[in-house]
Amino acid sequence: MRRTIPFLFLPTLLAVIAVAQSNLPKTYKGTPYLHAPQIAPQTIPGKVECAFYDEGGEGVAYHDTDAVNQGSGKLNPANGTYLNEFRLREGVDISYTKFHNSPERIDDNPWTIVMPPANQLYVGWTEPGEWFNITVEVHHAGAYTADLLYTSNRGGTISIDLNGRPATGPLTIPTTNNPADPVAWRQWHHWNIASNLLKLKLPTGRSVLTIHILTEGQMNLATFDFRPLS
Ligand SMILES: [Ca+2]
Ligand SMILES: [Ca+2]
Repeated sequence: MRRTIPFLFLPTLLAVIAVAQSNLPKTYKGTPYLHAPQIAPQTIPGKVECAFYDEGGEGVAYHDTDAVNQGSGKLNPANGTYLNEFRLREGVDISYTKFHNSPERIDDNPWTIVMPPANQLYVGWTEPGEWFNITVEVHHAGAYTADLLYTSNRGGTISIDLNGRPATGPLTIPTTNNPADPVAWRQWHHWNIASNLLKLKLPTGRSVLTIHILTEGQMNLATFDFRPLS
């Protein structure tokens, strides 16, 4: 009997540890996006998906220019599929990479610089002033950098806050516009990776990153791949 007692307290103990490791501002009401396949907070080091931004809605987890999702349910008609209806009722505008579409190839086009995965969800229709939060779990405190998978019709800048405080300053997102592409709308689909885009000092445990769109907008943001700075 005695040996079973500690296990009764294990959930409480784990909860206490989790609270102790939280670096989030006490006033923050957003929560991690926890739906399949994303069933735990996103981890660093690792690939952080922009489309799995926090839950909590407009003004808490994100700010978007309009309440309509311009991708899910609009560009991508509601048809019962996971990708077309992803976070359909939220203001952040979401789409995903499409391969082998005819007659014109969309994201696997010849002007893409770094080929993204197929069906990669991303935050699009970005405009200056917009932002979204992503709660992350950092395994080891330290300095990190990240590679951003993105497209950028006009170039632009973003910045990142850590736990409510500015942490990076403006980060330049190089344009992926290529006048050689004869299809005008495809300027939004030239994928690339911005390597070593940032430097962030992160504490161990749970933190919230705020991605701000500063200038130009028109960027599609898919993933930040975080790794320790050597
Ligand atoms: Ca919107
Ligand atoms: Ca938007």
